Amino acid sequence: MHTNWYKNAIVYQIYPRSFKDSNGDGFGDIKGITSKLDYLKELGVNCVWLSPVYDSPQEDNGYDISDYYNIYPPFGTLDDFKEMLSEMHKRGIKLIMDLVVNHTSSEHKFFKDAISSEDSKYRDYYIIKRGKKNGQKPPTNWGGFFGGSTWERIGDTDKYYLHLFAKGQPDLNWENPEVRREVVNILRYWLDMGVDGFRCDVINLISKKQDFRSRFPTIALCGKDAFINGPRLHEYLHYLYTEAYANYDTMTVGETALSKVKDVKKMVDPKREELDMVFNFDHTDSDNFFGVKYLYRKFNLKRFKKRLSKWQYELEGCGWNSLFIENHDQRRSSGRFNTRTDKLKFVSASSLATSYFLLKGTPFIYQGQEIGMENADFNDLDDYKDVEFKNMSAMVKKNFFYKLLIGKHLKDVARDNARTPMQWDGSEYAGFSNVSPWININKNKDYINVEKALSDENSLFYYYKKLIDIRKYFPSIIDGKYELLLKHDKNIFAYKRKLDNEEMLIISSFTGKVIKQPIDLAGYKLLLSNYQGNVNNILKPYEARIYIKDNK
Ligand code: TEU
Repeated sequence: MHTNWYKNAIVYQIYPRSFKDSNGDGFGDIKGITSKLDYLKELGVNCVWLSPVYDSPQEDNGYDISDYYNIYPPFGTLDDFKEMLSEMHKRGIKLIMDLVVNHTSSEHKFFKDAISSEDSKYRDYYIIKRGKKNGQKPPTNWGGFFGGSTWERIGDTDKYYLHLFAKGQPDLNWENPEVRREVVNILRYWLDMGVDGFRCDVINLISKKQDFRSRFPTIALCGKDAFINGPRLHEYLHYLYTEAYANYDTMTVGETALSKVKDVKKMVDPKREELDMVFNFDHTDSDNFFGVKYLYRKFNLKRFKKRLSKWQYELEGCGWNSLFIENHDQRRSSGRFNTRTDKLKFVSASSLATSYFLLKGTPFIYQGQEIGMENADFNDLDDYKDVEFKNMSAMVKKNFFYKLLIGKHLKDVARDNARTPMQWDGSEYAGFSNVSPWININKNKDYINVEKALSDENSLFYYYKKLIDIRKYFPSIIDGKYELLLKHDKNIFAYKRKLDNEEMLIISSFTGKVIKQPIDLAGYKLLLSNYQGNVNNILKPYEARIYIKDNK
């Protein structure tokens, strides 16, 4: 049943509430997505990852699901969804949905029943433990992804429920076979509807160590060894494969924050029938310490390319990578990874694009990345809507130590930076809506927008389109081996992709200076550059070049 189409997929991530509002309520919706499918077709993508549209109280913008079988009404109806899916398939665009099953919403009927009584049949669907000191203290000292304790007391009982994220996101108890069965039913429901796969939210957290004891206190995610890559993770992943994915031609990508290569190798080994690929964050964590984005670290190209290369080499012949530089949780890549937002914006963005997009793996483009959208330009803290930001800024306000350590970077790394409305044109509401939207539009929509990008043949949009065409045309980009060049060069990211007689050479400068180009180009033919006219032995600021050599 599996054609492994994921190896040729070029995925565009849509964050539905910020993509396109079709009914004038200031909130993106499914009909809005359908109205923009020709734009995606023009870009050349052949798959969409759709962030959650299920029914939800929206505490975490839909990553808190209260009904897995219905659509959150402001997004539209199931009929709207089926029409969107049909229109995608007509254009040769597949759809993967966001599968959020580490936790539900606290508004889910199972959870509401579970906490209503100790005898509830759903009690064991969640992780409910007795607190310490007669319920006055949580069961353990574990720390959550959004700061604070991972435990919330149930009323005035001595019991607490586990939530690794927001209070409104109680963790499911995957030890319970009924929970696993419920998840299979959800998967089959959407797969039977014609959905082509899933992006599996925080899927490496679903198995927890069962001792539920406190750990030595740490600054962030205390107790993470108890809930990251837990003891039964591979068993659960294989179960979902055999009970659901195996019967459909699916693509699956697991989100596996803080996972090491050795864990991932097992998750993506095709013989183990678990996942097709994962999102690992080693490269996006290269500008922070310990994987904690608030602990800001100056970008260093050597560290960036070393981390990317590690995954390229380690998964060669035994697994598959995802390739990304943006998503709905990350700040915009424009102005990050040494790129610029000044007159060198295009060349720096296209050089970064070249460097990640032609690696071995499935590339992802996050909405707006293809036109160089930038971080939010909010002044007022109230402009930030994200639950993570609100929790963290409340902690910073309360605690001087946090203020000192992370206060300065809260805005820089806020997830809202990637969640401002898609900028379709320079009109008052950027063509996203005809009313003021749920979150402010960036004021740079006057000159950073789709309409402008489509009218400029030298725009970043058309550069991405050319990268996509190269991926589609040259087999060495799909199946060729990766070889890093200039390992110690602090300004140039260069690598080869080789398959049989076909050899591609990719060179990206990450500096605004003019520098020597040290690679011998004999026998190579230039395919694409972000500059018109190139001088072989020098690289202009942020110059990128793609060569091909035919070794016949
Ligand atoms: O993200 C999990 C996750 O690791 C990120 O939330 C990250 O840790 C955090 O943003 C700190 O930078 C997934 C979803 O992508 C995210 O939107 C959800 O909020 C989260 O899970 C809970 O479902």
